Amino acid sequence: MANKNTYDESAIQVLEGLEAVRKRPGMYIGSTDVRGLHHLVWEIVDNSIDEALAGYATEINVTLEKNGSVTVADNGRGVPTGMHATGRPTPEVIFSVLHAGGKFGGSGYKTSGGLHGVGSSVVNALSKKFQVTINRDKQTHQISFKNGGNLDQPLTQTGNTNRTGTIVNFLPDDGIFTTTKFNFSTISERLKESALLNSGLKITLKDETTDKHVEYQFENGLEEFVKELCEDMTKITDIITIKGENKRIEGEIALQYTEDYNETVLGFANNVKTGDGGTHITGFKTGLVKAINDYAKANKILKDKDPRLDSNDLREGLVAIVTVKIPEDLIEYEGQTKGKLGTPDAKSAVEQITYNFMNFWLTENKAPATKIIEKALLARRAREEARKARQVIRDSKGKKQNRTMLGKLTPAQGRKKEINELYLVEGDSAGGSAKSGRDRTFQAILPLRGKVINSEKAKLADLMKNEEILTMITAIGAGIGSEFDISEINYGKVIIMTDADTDGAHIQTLLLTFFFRYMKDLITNKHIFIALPPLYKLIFSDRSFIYLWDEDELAQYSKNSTKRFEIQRYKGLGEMNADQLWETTMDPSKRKLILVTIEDALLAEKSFRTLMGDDAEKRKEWIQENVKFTLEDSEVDLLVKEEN
Ligand code: 1YM
Repeated sequence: MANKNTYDESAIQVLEGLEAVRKRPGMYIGSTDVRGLHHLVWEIVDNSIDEALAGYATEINVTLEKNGSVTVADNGRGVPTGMHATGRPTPEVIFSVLHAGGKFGGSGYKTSGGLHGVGSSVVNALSKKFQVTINRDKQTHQISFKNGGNLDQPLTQTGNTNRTGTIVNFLPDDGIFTTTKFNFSTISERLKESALLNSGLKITLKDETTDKHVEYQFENGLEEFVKELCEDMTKITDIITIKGENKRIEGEIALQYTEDYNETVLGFANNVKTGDGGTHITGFKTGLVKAINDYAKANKILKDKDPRLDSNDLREGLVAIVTVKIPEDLIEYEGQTKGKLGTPDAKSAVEQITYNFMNFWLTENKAPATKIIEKALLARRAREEARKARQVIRDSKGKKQNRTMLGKLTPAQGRKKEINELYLVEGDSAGGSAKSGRDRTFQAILPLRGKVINSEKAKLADLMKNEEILTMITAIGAGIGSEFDISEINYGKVIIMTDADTDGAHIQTLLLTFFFRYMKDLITNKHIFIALPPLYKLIFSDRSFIYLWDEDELAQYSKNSTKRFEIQRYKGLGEMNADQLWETTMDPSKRKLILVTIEDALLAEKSFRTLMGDDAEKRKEWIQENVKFTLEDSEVDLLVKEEN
């Protein structure tokens, strides 16, 4: 029975294959936390999207079922149901052999680029139940697996149908994942992105436990994508769309110039976000900058002797989505993740497509073209100013003159930059207490008087005239804006210490805005903290006392304590003397710090801009929702890493 033997052997191989996934799930889906859990969904959905890209599926429906499983259904051709060369039905191989993806059925153009192409079998390996329904050739077929890919029901014809398509239902293994609860909005956002990137494709999501459902379908997805990114900005141009093919690479780009100061350029290669850019993005920028410069020279907006406009300046206010479709054999990524496209031809292809179209567009749209150039000239001036300011600061380093630049700063005495801390303290009186209470070996104090200038509204030149801002820039010592260099910072932690009231919150917001706008790396590299002063002091009859940080702690304490005490509520930092301030808010072994991180820089970008207007309430709301504040303790891993 040679045949039976081969079958058994390959069956054993299968189990070994999927067992590897169960042993080290992180290798296949990144992690076993909530992120990894959602990777399961992306993996299956990506197969449906491939089928849409191949031109067969037009609709994908995702359902979060009541039993905690997920169903993904598409109306494509349906997975082939015939026998595979191994002697087993193709679906059995597809769904339970590792790396089965591209090897079968000759799909040489796998475009959505699922995670390392291992696909559905990985999901099966990490599921308690995995069921596939295939509608194809007028028949419905089913196959199911359980407990990490063990065949439960072999492929069976279960009925007749006029439809075509594939339906996968899987229940994640709760023995593998730290959580098996799916997040509706996480999935919804990702599906929306897929719909935006694949015009015409209809994608729905339904949550059977809550009845929530959404449906996405965009006629001009990229245009819509840019429109949403630019929602609150003043526009300089209409949305420009560019499409073309070159060297077997298809490029599709949508862009718009706005009055904003920032650049938002998002890249995708075969539907996968390339967070770290790559050759397609470089090509786009090069083509765009070249076209605009050529136009500016040809039309004498730039004189012959003027230097060409700098790429950085030309990208202020630019919002763009750059997508490429690249055949499998040309795809290259740089680094370990798929964050950066490496395909060399993508640069020249996108550059040429962009250059050619923009050349044409600029001559046809002279008024907005001039505006783009004028804006870049302004940006150039601002950048030169920033550089000058930085030079002044540089030149003054270690010199006497520095004293005036450093204004009211009380420096730390120690020279270990990584452990030094800069406290930005609201008000002169709290500043005084902080100064006498601090540990002078590593803590520096900068008192801030009154309101900090709103950097969202003020021009860079005005900011540079503001004494407090200038002192802060000088003290931090790493420049500002495009000249900011994180490797030169003088402090490991910059700690904002304000009263726990609305004024304090406002000052925090203004400072965060400033850091976000001009020293973003300070936030992304986790150097910005907010100090949490206690709200209550409980004094006992024997004069001993303790501090409590919020109402919850107070309620908790009151409930459990038998001793009598008097409650003192702190209104502001100014009420604490130097010792108290040290003990509660500055002593690293006792204080509570909040680490400020930005979850999604892109979202943050957009929202900062919108909300830094006059609407304080809206602003506060936004900060609460989108800036992630983490108690230092809960970020211990990261902090330990950083401090070593
Ligand atoms: C809900 C998940 O997997 N859809 C899907 C998968 C395939 C096909 C169609 C398909 C591909 C091809 C030919 C081909 C897959 N087929 C294979 C393989 N949805 C989902 N829809 N016919 C159908 O690529 O040539 C792997 S995936 F290998 F069998 F062709």
